[in-house]
Amino acid sequence: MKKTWWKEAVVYQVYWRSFYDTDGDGYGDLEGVIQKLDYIKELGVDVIWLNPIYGSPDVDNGYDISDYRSVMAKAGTMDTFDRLLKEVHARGMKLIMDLVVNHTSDQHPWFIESRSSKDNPKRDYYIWRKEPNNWRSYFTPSTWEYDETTGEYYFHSFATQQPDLNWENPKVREEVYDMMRFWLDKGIDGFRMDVINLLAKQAGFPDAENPEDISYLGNNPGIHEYLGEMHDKVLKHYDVFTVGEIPFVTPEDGLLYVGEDRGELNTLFHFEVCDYMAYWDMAKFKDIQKRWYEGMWGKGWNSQFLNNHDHTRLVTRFGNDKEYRVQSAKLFATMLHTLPGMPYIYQGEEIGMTGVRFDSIDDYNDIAMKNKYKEEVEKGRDPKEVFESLLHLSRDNSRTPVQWDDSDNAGFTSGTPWIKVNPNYKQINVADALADPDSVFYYYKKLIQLRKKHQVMVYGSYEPILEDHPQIYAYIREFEGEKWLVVLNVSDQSVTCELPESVSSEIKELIIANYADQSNGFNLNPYEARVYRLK
Ligand code: TEU
Repeated sequence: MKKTWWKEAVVYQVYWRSFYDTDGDGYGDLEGVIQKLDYIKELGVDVIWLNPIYGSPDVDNGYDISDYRSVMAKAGTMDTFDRLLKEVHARGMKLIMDLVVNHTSDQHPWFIESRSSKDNPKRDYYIWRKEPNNWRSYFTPSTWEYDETTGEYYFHSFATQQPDLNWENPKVREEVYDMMRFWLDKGIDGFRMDVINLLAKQAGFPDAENPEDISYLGNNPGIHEYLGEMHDKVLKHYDVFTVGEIPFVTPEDGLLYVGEDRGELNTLFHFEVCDYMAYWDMAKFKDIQKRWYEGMWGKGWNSQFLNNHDHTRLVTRFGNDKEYRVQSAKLFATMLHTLPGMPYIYQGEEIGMTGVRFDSIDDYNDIAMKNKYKEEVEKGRDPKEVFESLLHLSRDNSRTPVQWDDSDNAGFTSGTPWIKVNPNYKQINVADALADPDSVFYYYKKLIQLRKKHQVMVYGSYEPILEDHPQIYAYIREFEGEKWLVVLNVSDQSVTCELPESVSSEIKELIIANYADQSNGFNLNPYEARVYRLK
């Protein structure tokens, strides 16, 4: 197994607009990230992933870029960014940026030119057709939007304000590579690549048998040539780390993107859990972990995450955000930091922040949710029922401001927050977490310290045991003579864990646990997590 710095790293995701506001406009900003770097450093993480900061009309919270080489005013200035990068490096951490090159904003000068006339030199920077096909997009019933000016349709995988770039056009690819060099030459340490497997489109855009299964958007012929070219022309010339956001893949497909012999990307996020497991499903989760370990181990590197800016906070979605919030937050932290792959911590996860339940669709910001609500209500469905159906997976669940303390707006802003603060901030906030030695925060910190000290957590083999148990998730990690056992009761019920004698006889010491008392043997409490050293 080839050792690298990024395989041993833990990543902290900063959704800056909800992180910390220093100018009172109700949005977080880069100055706010700078002022909280010591807090992030205290956790012990190695890499910060910064969501898009570029010039944008902000229709999709920065994922609709109109100027790749600028910083949007809400976030700050390029000088602020330069200072942020310097301060991150001064603390021995690295910074990766969000690369969003499947599409731009419809306000990007390229698109304004492209849509102006059929013979504009930039017409082929985007994808135009006389007639639409039957595909639906992530955010709209069709991937095609009619444009009056030239009487044709343009292609968009997301919102109508996010036209897809035409990656078949070498001029587009060279523009992207130049832009990547602009940021890499500033000294950033890599990229998180937004839906990077969507760059290539199905030739001829044939109608889909089932338009609702939008996997036709990804993994099309040509994608590996594009990423191989990106690697050859840009990435391999810098000491950087790349992680692809890659939906619709199996481990075998995933390996084509991140295989160590492929010359494309370093790691990926797959979405078998977050896109297809609305609630905790133990059997499904165990199957996913087993298949991805067997499919990738020794050949490519995976990631471990259970929430991000697109996916509901893990204690609400998969754990218990009521009476077992702290225990389940610590249990999932244990899982994410002891499974094979790179752990990603989404801001606020380290203090057990929860999802939200606002009262009205007007309290929500997410274009995906608002488009879906409109689409369904226009079909004649009961608005209340539609609203209720969208709450659990609304992306805004994880976009509410970080809860710093119990002052107004959770100490996030002196202004009016762009999205309401979760009302539970008086009970769940950073200040209380830092004052409580038994908090979720310090449990994360200890897990990260253990990971630095014990490479079995990084490079260890993975052998699941009790595979059919509906409540207990247990597995063994082994590396260079060190052997650890992880036992997790992923349920709100107590359960007796009957370990095989061959395992229980090897137990040497308890490494970390989320309950203080193990005197009841292996009668595990609700959401109890334990990690033992076997040898
Ligand atoms: O997300 C792609 C996307 O649509 C995800 O929300 C999806 O549900 C899953 O998590 C991946 O299949 C990226 C960004 O993370 C998201 O915030 C943007 O809205 C989107 O691309 C468009 O840029």
